[in-house]
Amino acid sequence: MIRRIPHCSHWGAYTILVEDGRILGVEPFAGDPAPSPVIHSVAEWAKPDRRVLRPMVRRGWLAARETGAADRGARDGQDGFAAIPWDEALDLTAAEIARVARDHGNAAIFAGSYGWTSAGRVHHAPTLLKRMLNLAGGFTGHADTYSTAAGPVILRHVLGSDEACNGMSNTLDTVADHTDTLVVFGAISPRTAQSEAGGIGAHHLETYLRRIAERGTRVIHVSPLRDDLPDWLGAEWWPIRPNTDVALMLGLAGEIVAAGRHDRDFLSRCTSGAERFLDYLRGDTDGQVKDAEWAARITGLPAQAIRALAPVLVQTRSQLTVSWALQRAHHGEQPFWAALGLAAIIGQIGLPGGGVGFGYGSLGGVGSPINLGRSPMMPKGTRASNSFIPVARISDMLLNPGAPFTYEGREHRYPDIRLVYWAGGNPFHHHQDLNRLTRAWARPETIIVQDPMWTATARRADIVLPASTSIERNDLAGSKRSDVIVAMAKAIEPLGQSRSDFAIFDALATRLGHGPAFNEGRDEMGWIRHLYDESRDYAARTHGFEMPSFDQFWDRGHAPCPMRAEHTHLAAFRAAPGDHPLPTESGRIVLGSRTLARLGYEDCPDHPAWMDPAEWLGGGDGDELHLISHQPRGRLHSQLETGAASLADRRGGREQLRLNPEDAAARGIQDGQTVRLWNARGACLATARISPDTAPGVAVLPTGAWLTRGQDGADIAGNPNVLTLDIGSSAFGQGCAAHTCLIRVAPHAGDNRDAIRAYQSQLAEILPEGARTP
Ligand SMILES: Nc1nc2c(c(=O)[nH]1)N[C@H]1C(S)=C(S)[C@@H](COP(=O)(O)OP(=O)(O)OC[C@H]3O[C@@H](n4cnc5c(=O)[nH]c(N)nc54)[C@H](O)[C@@H]3O)O[C@H]1N2
Ligand SMILES: Nc1nc2c(c(=O)[nH]1)N[C@H]1C(S)=C(S)[C@@H](COP(=O)(O)OP(=O)(O)OC[C@H]3O[C@@H](n4cnc5c(=O)[nH]c(N)nc54)[C@H](O)[C@@H]3O)O[C@H]1N2
Ligand SMILES: [Mo]
Repeated sequence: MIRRIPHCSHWGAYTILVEDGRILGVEPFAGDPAPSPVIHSVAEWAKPDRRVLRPMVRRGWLAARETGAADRGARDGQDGFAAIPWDEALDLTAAEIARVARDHGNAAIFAGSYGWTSAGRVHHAPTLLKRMLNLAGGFTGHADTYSTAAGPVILRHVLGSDEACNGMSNTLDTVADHTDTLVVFGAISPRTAQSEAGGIGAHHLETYLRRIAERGTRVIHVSPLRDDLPDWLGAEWWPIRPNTDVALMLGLAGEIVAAGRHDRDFLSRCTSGAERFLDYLRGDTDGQVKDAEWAARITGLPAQAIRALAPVLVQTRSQLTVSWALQRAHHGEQPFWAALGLAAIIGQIGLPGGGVGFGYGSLGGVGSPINLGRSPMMPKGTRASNSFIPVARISDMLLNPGAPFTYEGREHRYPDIRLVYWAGGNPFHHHQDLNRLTRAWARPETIIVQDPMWTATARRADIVLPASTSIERNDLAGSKRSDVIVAMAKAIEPLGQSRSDFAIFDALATRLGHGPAFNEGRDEMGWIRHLYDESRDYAARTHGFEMPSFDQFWDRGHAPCPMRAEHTHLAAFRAAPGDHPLPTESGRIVLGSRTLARLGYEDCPDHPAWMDPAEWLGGGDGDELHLISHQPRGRLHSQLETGAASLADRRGGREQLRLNPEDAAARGIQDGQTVRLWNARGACLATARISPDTAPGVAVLPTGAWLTRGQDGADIAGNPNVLTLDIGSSAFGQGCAAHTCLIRVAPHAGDNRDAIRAYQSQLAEILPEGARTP
């Protein structure tokens, strides 16, 4: 008999068809107009090939621990792993946590543990890890995300909130109804909109984009990659040099100001420090007028087109959108602040279909109607220590214990980390400059990784705890940007000896003496019911919205949430700024900041400003290409990398590097050829894909290939993070700066077949010695 199991992942809801414990296939959620092909990859989880099947401990670490040596050996996967029984693994893990907390204090335990894990809210591994450690005295955590850090930090300061970057700017229905001129900086792409943190029921982005196309809205698309917008939108492509959007925004603003068309009324009622910003645009502060010619020199775009667009932004209802990608860069605060500055000068903030919004399409729910409900989330418990780092400063922290760092205007110090516990994330996928991370990773005494997969991170751990995947347990999915809560029912038995994240942390909490406080007397189904009922009660109490009973929900597989469409961001503030002050230094939108003036950071001045990034095409030697490492179409980050949707975008067994025809010709590179990418930080291989949709000087390699070292240490799978730059966006935001990166590219020496064969034999060796112990 075929069983139909409702389930959900970050890339959408679906039904798993199971017979005799085998997955026969996956059907998309009936209510989804644009299901993600990645749903068909989930059957990969049921294959044991890359799964951690039992608890493992690294032999070199165990030996060093027994002799009490401080040096626990290189974590290079050379010394092999030994399988150990669960009880021993849990005893060892709990003992290490207790030892480090006792000898070095809880701040010596790093449990920032950033990562997307699976969509389930009960088994959410990073949350459960924090919940357990809060009971055990605390840990060093992290602030912000790899997705957005520079952006929210600057928005909190200049808008008083980062909600505009999390799906609370104008909803796209209002853009479809009101916007005449849409200027897209970066992407609004169904590629990234497949995903939503915590799952999504229906993917609506394309529906809104179709409405925008039907209305005949003029769309200007500013991006190094033409297919960052669907071609049927008929957009004008402005192939900008990466990381120079701020110059375009300032040039447009400068043109508007020079023509005297700026909205003086809006600037005086709704902003503070505008004079400071206008002086800069006029060149009064630095002798450089910010006009179309100036912007053209920096961006590589024609001055004429820039000059012509400026008045249109004022004369028509215009909406600016900025992708999250733009703030994942050096000076990543500036594109968000400069776009806000330009929108304030245009003066349409707070009008339907006007102003500026952030992150449309970066995730599936951004721009969709807003979920007014409470999305289910396991409680982390009370924070027992305030030690933290900005999320992407992990290598800095491990390499520089005790060193000072700044964040959001304050000075802090890096803790001295002795133990790292990572559950539900893959830093050897997500972090920049992986060779630097490798050096930093050798520092802690103990590293524990809890993951279903032998990821590059698991292979570099001391204790590996095998978590089951979401299809092997019960859970529920939900997000503040999804219109449904979805049941995630168990489809198959856990592989090998893997256990659910809840079971693992419950067992550890019990060993540490906090079992009852951790589980509060609930088991898996008890928690699922509890979290659902909390959301249901909240919807009824706060919005008079009836959600089905838990049993109806579990039976049907999904439940609707209260939603609000047609949201215009800052409408009330625009109408009466005095009655709706923003929680900023002035109560208004900050265009000239007293706080930043006082802080005096060179890389984040007191008004939106153009500064040369550390690496960009205007600063290279002409032979380098700017590397954009964007999100992969056929998978989520490094997850399900061997699934069909992921493999469809590979060639020759590795990731494809997209290059413009001229750049390929200049290097003697042919389509389909293996190429070597390198800079001073590292090297990797990829397969060349020549495409006129890539701007000149730009190379595009998606993230997420499993880091696999070849003989010379270069990655042979195509992982861009061996090349990317590991610096903070600025002293203020300290965000990830992955998109600021120059590389060189050349045909790979040696014939292609050798390279492919080498790659395949490496893959066979991807699992550490001992991993297959029965
Ligand atoms: N160069 C470059 N780098 C980037 C980016 C970029 O644009 N360019 N983008 C960055 C961004 S925005 C992000 S969000 C990060 C993403 O970085 P991550 O979130 O770390 O990437 P994932 O591959 O999703 O890692 C999730 C891990 O959780 C594991 N996992 C899945 N389900 C479960 C479970 O149920 N339990 C447990 N314990 N583990 C589970 C998976 O096997 C996987 O190892 O990457 C960042 N890195
Ligand atoms: N299929 C799939 N979807 C995903 C993810 C995934 O792994 N797979 N990851 C999810 C996550 S965690 C996140 S945070 C979001 C990220 O969402 P985004 O940040 O929006 O996505 P990216 O793909 O990193 O970048 C989008 C585009 O920005 C453009 N871009 C980069 N730098 C610049 C620049 O300097 N100027 C301009 N004008 N354009 C630039 C690039 O051409 C790139 O294709 O995606 C989410 N969606
Ligand atoms: Mo992200």
